[in-house]
Amino acid sequence: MTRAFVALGSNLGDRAAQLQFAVDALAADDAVDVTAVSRVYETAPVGGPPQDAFLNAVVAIETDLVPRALLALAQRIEADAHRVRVERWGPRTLDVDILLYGDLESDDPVLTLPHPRMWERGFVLAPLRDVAPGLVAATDQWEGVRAAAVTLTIPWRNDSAPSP
Ligand code: GSY
Repeated sequence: MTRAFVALGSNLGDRAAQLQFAVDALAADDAVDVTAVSRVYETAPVGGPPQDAFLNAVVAIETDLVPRALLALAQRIEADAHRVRVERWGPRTLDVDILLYGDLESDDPVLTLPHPRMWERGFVLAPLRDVAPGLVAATDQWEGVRAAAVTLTIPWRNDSAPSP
């Protein structure tokens, strides 16, 4: 199993429901254990046209999926959420981005790891710190990033399923 971190973001429609949908869909995959979910943050949009605030979160998983298969799962979850993205860098119903996959470094243009912009983005680093405090300095602060009054839940843990 490899430890990986997945970022979630939404700024269209029922943002909290879409983030929970993504957590549920990750947990439903037999090859994925969701081990932790961050707090949810309301974050000012970075880049793109003027648009509404995002909700962002990060999910820690243990997985047997290879990176390309995890990417395919992330893309299927976006599609199943009826992802709408009006324009590049613009509003979207759901983003599911792989941030880190173990210690893997890859410059594969289809899936660059670590995520190439993650260390510059408060909307990624604040929730990442919740689930991986060793990776982000405790003193770091980011403008336009505040904890939201929304909680995501882990629906089911593969390793805590009742025995038959
Ligand atoms: O891939 C990230 C999508 N995105 C976001 C986001 O998730 N949150 C915030 N605050 N700004 C963003 N800009 C883009 S693009």
